Amino acid sequence: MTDTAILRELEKKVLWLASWMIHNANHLRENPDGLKVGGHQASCASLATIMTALYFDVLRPEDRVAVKPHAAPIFHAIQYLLGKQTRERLEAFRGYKGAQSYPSRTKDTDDVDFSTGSVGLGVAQTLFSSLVQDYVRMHGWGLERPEGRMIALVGDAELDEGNVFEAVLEGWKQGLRNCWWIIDYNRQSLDAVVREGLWERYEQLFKNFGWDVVILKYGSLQQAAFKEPGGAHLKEWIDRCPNSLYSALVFAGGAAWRKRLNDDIGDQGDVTRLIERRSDAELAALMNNLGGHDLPTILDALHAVTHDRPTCFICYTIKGFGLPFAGHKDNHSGLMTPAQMDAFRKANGVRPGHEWDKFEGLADPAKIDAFLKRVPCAQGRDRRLKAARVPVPDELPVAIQPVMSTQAGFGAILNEIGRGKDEFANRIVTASPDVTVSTNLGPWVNRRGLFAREHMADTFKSERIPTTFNWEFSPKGQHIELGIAEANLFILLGALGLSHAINGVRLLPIGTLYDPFIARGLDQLNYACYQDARFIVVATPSGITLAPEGGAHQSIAEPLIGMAQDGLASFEPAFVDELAVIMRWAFDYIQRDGEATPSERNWLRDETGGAVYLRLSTRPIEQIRRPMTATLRQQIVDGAYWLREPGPNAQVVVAYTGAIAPEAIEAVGLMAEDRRDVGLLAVTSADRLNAGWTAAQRARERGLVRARSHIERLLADVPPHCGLVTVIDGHPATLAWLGAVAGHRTRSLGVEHFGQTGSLAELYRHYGIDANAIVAAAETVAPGRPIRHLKALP
Ligand SMILES: Cc1ncc(C[n+]2csc(CCOP(=O)(O)OP(=O)(O)O)c2C)c(N)n1
Ligand SMILES: [Mg+2]
Repeated sequence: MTDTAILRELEKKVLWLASWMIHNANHLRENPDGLKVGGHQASCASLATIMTALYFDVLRPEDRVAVKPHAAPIFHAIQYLLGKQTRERLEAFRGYKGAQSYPSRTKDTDDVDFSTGSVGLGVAQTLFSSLVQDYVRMHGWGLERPEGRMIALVGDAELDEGNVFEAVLEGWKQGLRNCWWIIDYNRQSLDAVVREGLWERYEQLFKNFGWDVVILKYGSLQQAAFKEPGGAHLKEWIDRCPNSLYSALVFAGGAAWRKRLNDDIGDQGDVTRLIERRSDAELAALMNNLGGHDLPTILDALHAVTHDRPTCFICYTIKGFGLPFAGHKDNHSGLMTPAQMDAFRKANGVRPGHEWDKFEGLADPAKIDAFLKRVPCAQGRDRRLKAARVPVPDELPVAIQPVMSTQAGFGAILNEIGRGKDEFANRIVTASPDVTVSTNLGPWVNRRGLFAREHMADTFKSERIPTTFNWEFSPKGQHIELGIAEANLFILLGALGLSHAINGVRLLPIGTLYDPFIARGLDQLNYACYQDARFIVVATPSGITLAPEGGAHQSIAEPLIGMAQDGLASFEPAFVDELAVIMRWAFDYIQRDGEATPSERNWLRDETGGAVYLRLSTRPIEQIRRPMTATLRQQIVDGAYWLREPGPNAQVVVAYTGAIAPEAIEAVGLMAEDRRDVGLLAVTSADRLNAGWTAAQRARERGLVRARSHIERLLADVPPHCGLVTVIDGHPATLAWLGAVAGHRTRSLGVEHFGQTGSLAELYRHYGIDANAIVAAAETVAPGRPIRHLKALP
C-alpha cells in the first residue's frame, strides 16, 4: 500500500468518525433540553482531505495550526487516530466535558494549538504568532528548536472579517515569514453561496502584500481529463461555471452533470466522447475532483513550499464533500438522517457496533497502524511547551512627584525598569497601535528600542535634528510598533502572551492603548483571554477625565468590561504608589499557572494567574506620602483599603475608584462637620473585590460558613444605618453592588452619558461626579441635619 493509498483510507476514516461523532451527539445520545446540538457535518467534509494531508503527512512537530472552527470534529477525529483523543470525549462531543464544538486550547485535551470560534481571529492569530516566533528567535531565545510554520485553515467566508486584512497589512509591515493560510474555498458561507470571482480579488490582494499565492483548483482526475481530446472545452466550461450552478450540480449528481454538460457543450465532438466514456458515478467523481479534495494535488502543493515567504493556498473544495448534501446551499446546519447515516456506514464498510473502532473498514489495518505511529507531527515531546517563570523584583522603584498622573507613573516605572540589564527587563515586550508616545511608553522605547527584523536608523537622529524620541529599529528592540488597529494589538498580545506555550520562551507583554478603544478590539481581547494568554493591557487616558482631549475619546463601559471579562484582572488605581504595587503583582500574576482553588484570604483564584487590565488617567493629582506597608500592599492588590477608616458611629462612607480621588477626598472634608465618622474607601479593583465577594458567598452556600471576602471584612464594622456613596469616572454600576455586601443604603455616582468637552470642574459638575454631587448624594442616603458645606447645585 502506498502512502497516498493509506492517506486515502485515513481521509475516509476521518470523515466517517467526524460524521459519526456529530450523528451520535444529535441522534443517539440523550439530549434532554430540546436544544439543537448540531455539528456542521458539511463544513467538516470540505476540509477532510486537506486536513488529512496536513496532519498525517505535511506538518512537522514545530508547526502550529489554527483550524477553522467548524472543522473541529475532523480535528478531534484526527487526534483520536493519533492516540491523543479519547473515545469518551468523542462520544461526548459538544456535551459536558466532551470534545468541544470549536477547537479550544483551554477546554480540549487533544493539543489544540490555537482556539477558534469567532471567525477570522484564529486566522490572524497565526500571523502574529509567526511575528512572535521571529521576535523570540531574533532575541536569541528558543534557538534549540527548529522554526515552525504557523498555519491557518481558513473558511472562505472568514475572509469577510476585516480583522483578517488588518493583520495582512501589519504582517507586510513587519516582514512576515513562515505563515500559511490554507483557504477552504468551498464558495459557501452559513447562509448561502458566495460572490463570483472572489478568488481573483484574494489572489491580487495577497500578492500585493508580499504573499505567494497557490491556487488548487483542479484535482488530478480533472487534470488528466483536460489532456484528453475535448478536455480543453471541459476546462473552459468549468472555469466559466458560476459558483451556484456548480454547487447545485454537485448536489444533484452524475445524471444532472451529464445533462447540463451535454446541453452546454455536448455538441462539440471530442468533449461528448469524453463525457460519454464515463458512467454517471465516474462523471460525478470527475466533476467533484476539485484541487482541495485531491490528495496528490494537495501534497504536491504543500511540499513544494521550501521557502519561508508567507503563502496563501486557495483550495477549491465542496462543502459537504462525500456526503448526501454536498454542495447544497442550505447544508451548513444540515445533518444526515439516520437512513442516510446507515447508508454512509455501509459505504465505509463499518459494521453496526463497530462505529468507533479505529481500523474498522480500513483496507490494511496493520500497515495503517504502522503509518500512524510514524506520522511526523505526532513525534517528539508535548506540543504545549513550558517555560520557567521570570523572577520579578520585590518592588518596582519609581520617583513619585508631588503631583502626578497614573499614566505618568506608568511611564516612569517602565523607564526605571528600562535601565535594568536583568532577565526581567529583557523579557518585557511592549506594543502599541500608534499611541506609544501618547501613552507614555516613549522613555521605555528610548532605552530599549523598537523591534524589526532589519536595522533601521532614526533618520532624524542621523540627520542631527533634535527629537525627543529615538525611533530606532533593530532585531534586539523590545517595542513592537503597530499601525492603528486595536484588533491587531489584542491578537498580538494574545500571541506574545502564549509564547511560553508555543515557543517555550516566556515573555512579559505590555500593550498600551486609549481606554475607549478597548471596544475596538474587544472580541480580540476576549479571544486572547479565552486562550489563557498572559499580558498586561494599559488603557489610558480614560473616562471623561481626559476632558479637553475630546468627547469622542471618553470611555464609560470599560470598567464593566474589566469586571465581566473572564481571565482578566482589572485595576484602576488613583495613586502612583498603588500603581507600582499593582504592576509588580501583575508581572508575577501573568506568569502563574497553579490550581484553581480560591485562597481563603480573598476568595480569589489567584494561583491560576491570568491577564491584567490597568485603567489609567492623564489627570495629575496630589500624591499621598506614605510608607508602603505589607498590609497596604496586600489590600491594594485585593481591591480596596480605607483611606480614612470610618468611626464606630459613621453616618457616611464614600467609596471611590481612580482619578476622581481628589473629589472624594474633598467631599469627605466638606461633610466632616455635619456627619459623624465619615469613611473613605479607596477601591483599586472593583473587579477583584466583586469576584472575591461572589466566591465567598458561594462558598458559604456550600457550607463553608466562615468564608469571608476582603470587602466583607472591610465593611463588617460599618454600622448598618451608615449610608454609602460610590463614585467612579465610569459606569456607576461598577461600584453600585457595594451596597448589597452588608446592606447599606447606597447611592452610586458615575457617568452614563458622554461627549461633552470642557475643564475637569465643568465636566465633573455636568455629569454629577464632583465633590458637590458626592455631598448631595450623601445627604439622601445618610439623613441628618443639612450639610452646611453643600454648595448650591447648578
Ligand atoms: C464572528 C463570527 N460571526 C458569526 C459566526 C457564525 N458563523 C459560523 S460559521 C459561519 C460561516 C462560515 O463560512 P465559512 O468560513 O466559509 O466556512 P464553511 O462553513 O463554508 O466551511 C458563520 C457566519 C461566527 N462563528 N463568528
Ligand atoms: Mg465556506
